[in-house]
Amino acid sequence: MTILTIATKPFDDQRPGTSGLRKKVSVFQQPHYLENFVQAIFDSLAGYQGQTLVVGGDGRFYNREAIQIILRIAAANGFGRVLVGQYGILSTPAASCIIRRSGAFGGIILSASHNPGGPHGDFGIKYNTGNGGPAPEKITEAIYQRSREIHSYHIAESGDIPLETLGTVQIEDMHVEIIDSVADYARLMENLFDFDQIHGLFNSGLFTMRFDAMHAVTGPYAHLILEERLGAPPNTVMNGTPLADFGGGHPDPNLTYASDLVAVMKGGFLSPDFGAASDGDGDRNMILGRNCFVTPSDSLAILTDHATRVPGYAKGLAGVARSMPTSAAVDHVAERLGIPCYETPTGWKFFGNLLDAGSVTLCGEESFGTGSDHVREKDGLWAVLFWLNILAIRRQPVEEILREHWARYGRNFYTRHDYEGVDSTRAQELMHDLRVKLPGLRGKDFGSHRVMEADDYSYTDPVDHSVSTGQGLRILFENGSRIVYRLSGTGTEGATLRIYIEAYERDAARHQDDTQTYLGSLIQLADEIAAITERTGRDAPTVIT
Ligand code: G16
Repeated sequence: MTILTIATKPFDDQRPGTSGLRKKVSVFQQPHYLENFVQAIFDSLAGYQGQTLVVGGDGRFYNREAIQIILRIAAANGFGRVLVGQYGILSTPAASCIIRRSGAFGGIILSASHNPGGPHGDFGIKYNTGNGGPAPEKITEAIYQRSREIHSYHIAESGDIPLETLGTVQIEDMHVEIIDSVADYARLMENLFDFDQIHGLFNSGLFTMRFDAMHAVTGPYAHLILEERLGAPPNTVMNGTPLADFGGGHPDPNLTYASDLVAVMKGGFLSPDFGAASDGDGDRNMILGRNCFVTPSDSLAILTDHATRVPGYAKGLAGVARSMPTSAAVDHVAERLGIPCYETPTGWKFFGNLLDAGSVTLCGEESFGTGSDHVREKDGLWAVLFWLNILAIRRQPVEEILREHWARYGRNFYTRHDYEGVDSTRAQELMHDLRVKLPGLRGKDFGSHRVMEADDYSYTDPVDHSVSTGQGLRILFENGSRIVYRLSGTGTEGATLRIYIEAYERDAARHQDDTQTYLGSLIQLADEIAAITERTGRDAPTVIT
């Protein structure tokens, strides 16, 4: 076999976003596009010769073709071994688990997460470092800079590697091991949670559950762990076969897109006791009870509150972390536990240093992500198993657990309004004008809300002291309420404007109020201050969570 050096020209749109490079499939299919980016990744790293790389993806359209290209480029650049999930499948948390377990140099994960798939959908690629977590900004920025000046890439001339058969094959001097996609991850879960107790819950005859894999990567993981290991009945997992186009759906576990599951959970006493869903690449989760939705922010707070009752966290938590737009529900629990609570910008990569330093054990985001120091990615099934462990201990309905939590800590009413597919220039202008307006808002009264602070959030990493600016526009009110505006860093079409709205309520008599009604005046204010209707031409958000 031969190693070829292919001449190429830089593309100018390869700056990774919140979580890697995400584009339409057709963009990735352009000649040299993926090759350039993969070579740019390798060119930005040092010391990987002879080392191990982990490669896998969420099974979406173009996954297998991309893996073949990556394998040939890895061989040509001198990697010694690549571990690839069977059929090219690895959930994002499983990839993180395998990078850590195998002592790999790093990994390449192919996914556009919750974005739709198929030939007209999205594709994505990101690099994870040896700790199993998404590359920090200094590396993603180096990759981007390299992508702008790249003029050639190296690729081994070889045929396709069969991804179906477990075992080892060779490209040049590099070993390619096709590994079981689920086994290591399942073992890790078994060490963290009380599988016997959860098995007992399923066996009790008093508990039913549905898990919606949304035709995405968690299907095989959930079939094995929930149904085979934990004894849940065979119909527990719905939409459990990964499809390249996710069955034409939008694999985003929220109240809008996980509509199959939401319908099942709204069937009154006929509904299962517990419902959960995960996304395209298995790192997000949504938690539902019968007729009850647990916001990701509340879920993080409840997991934190119960952590020491679960085997993997019985020794206690070092601390917790949440992204800035995530509600402060977990802050109240951290205060009671007497542990630190860190606030970071949006993006799982910002938790990496805190986890590596042992400063935090659990972390989470409002964007349906929760996780811990067991891997360096958020982990959908992990959150579901954590909830199952809690339910097996408490033997109470989800709704009751939620109400008792609010009664004890107060409720952080919380909603996120997304305006998807907004014209990018208009969205940038809206944010720019709002940023300019912020200093003038301080001290101003809007009905019962007086602005205490208004700023553009920036973050100094407490471990490496790196500074990340421009992480969201915040309006903080004296009564503890707040409005946050951000542009998403994960979309591929136009811009997505996200508005996060939160207010704290101690009075239990108000805890059953409808969220949108309770937050009504702040929602209106959010629109007025940024002139959203006027500037976007939209009279309602696309998605409300
Ligand atoms: C990614 C990141 C998360 C982030 C989310 C939303 O999740 O890993 O940390 O919260 O995107 O980001 P944005 O608001 O910029 O769209 P995933 O599940 O897409 O990898």
